[in-house]
Amino acid sequence: MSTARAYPNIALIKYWGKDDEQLMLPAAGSLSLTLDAFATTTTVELTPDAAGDELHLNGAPAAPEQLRRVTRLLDIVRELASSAAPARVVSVNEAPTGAGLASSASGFAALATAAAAAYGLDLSPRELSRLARRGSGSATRSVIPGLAVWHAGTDEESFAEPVAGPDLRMIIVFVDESHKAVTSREAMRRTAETSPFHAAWITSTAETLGDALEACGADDFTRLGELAELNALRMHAVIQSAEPPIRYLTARSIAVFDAVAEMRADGLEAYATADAGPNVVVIARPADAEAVAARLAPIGRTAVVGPGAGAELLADADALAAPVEEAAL
Ligand code: 2P0
Repeated sequence: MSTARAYPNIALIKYWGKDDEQLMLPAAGSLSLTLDAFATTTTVELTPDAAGDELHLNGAPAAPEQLRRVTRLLDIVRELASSAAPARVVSVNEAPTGAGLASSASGFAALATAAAAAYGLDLSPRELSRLARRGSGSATRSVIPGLAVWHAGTDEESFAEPVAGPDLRMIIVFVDESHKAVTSREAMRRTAETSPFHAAWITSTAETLGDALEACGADDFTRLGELAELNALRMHAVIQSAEPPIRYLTARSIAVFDAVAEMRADGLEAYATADAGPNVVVIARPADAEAVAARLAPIGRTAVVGPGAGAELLADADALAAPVEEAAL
């Protein structure tokens, strides 16, 4: 039995499109910050006498589709470990439900790490990152602490690794905490299949990622922020151009982008990004984070987060304590 904890991540350069759905290979690389809040803690216990895998999420049995996704990942682990044993998986997620904080990223990073250990595999961070990728693309990056680049390429080449860059804070603005209408996976597929702009999105993202990595290398917060906001707006543009169209940003989301542009005009430097939902994440220097959050408070509840740890196994005592920890908010 093994327990692991992992945190969600927010992409500065977005993953939106697959080259291979089976192997979960992205059409372009991406860059993200693994956060220090909203952890998922997952325990995997082998149950050789059980009829099949079992999954409990936040204290309740999971839906069949969620269990199928977990079983698909466990099947890969069982093959690597030459084991046929089913497992009982218990997972607790500290993010507010449906807040668009990519619980599949922290969830599959924690599951891959706990399952590898429970089945007796000794995997490197790179191998764990590739394994997490099979559960959910964004989970590839949550295995890695802080800034992480996830490479496009073959199965062997497509892993995440740490990147040195500017120290960042992220101000999450909770615009709407209801569940999103179209899942990322479905929306990604629809974008690739129907948007006339999809190919341009992929080539431009590959270029922007190169520029963003250069900005990281130069410790250039301003350039990295500009590229993150540009790439997010391009992603939402290509999503809106799918047929039928999908629009994740609401009027309140756009109000956050406008407020951030106003702050910049006032000399308070910040940049905005958003994932597959209406919540907006604002990027700021550590010294400016509280001032930025204060300016955004009239639009919605905010949380200031920073760089967090990669996926890690917990010692028994921590594992027992983890499920009763209060959410960071
Ligand atoms: C990202 N997102 O880079 C992008 C930006 C949402 C918007 O990765 O199908 O849950 O499991 O690989 O990783 C969300 O999609 O999708 C995502 P799958 P995933 O963070």
